[in-house]
Amino acid sequence: MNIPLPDAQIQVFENHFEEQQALQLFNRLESNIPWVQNKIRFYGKESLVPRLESWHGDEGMSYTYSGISMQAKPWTEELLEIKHSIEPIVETTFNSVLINFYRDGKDRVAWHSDDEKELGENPVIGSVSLGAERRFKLRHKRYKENQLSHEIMLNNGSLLLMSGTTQHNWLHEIPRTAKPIGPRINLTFRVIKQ
Ligand SMILES: O=C(O)CCC(=O)C(=O)O
Ligand SMILES: [Mn+2]
Repeated sequence: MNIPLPDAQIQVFENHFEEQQALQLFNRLESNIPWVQNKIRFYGKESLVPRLESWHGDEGMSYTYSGISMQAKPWTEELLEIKHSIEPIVETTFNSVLINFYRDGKDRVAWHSDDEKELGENPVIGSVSLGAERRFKLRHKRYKENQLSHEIMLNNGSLLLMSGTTQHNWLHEIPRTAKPIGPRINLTFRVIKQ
């Protein structure tokens, strides 16, 4: 399904993986990925990232994110399964993936764009969600929040694609929620230009 927002190119496939397959992938990733809680420095102050992360990709890939430089860990069997399932749809060969583990409703990702210079001019991002459903909020950079914003529920097994000028014009976040919800894994497949 195409999400018709100005200055953006966004598509959602709600059932890219069927429920059981998605939950199996969730369980395998939860056990096999070497999750870490990174620290970030922001205006000189150090704090813990409010989620667990892991960065994987082709050999030698490195990525700097909020002042953290990460060396890619190798692809695992389940990461390659997911990557190969989305590449024909996106018509892109990804060379890396940033994986986030949201332990509960307190874990989140703050407003940002995926516009790091390593991603090139118009990044293609393939984002797979497994486990608990979370709200994915979008806000146009040059309008006030309530004038041009949008929200997509990212459910278990969904695939979200962002491309074109989306990252130039829009910010996105996964807000905290007070609802008692289970864990969620999100994988954002990326192309790093080196
Ligand atoms: O968890 C999500 O759906 C989004 C994650 C995200 O925006 C990112 O890792 O850059
Ligand atoms: Mn992002």
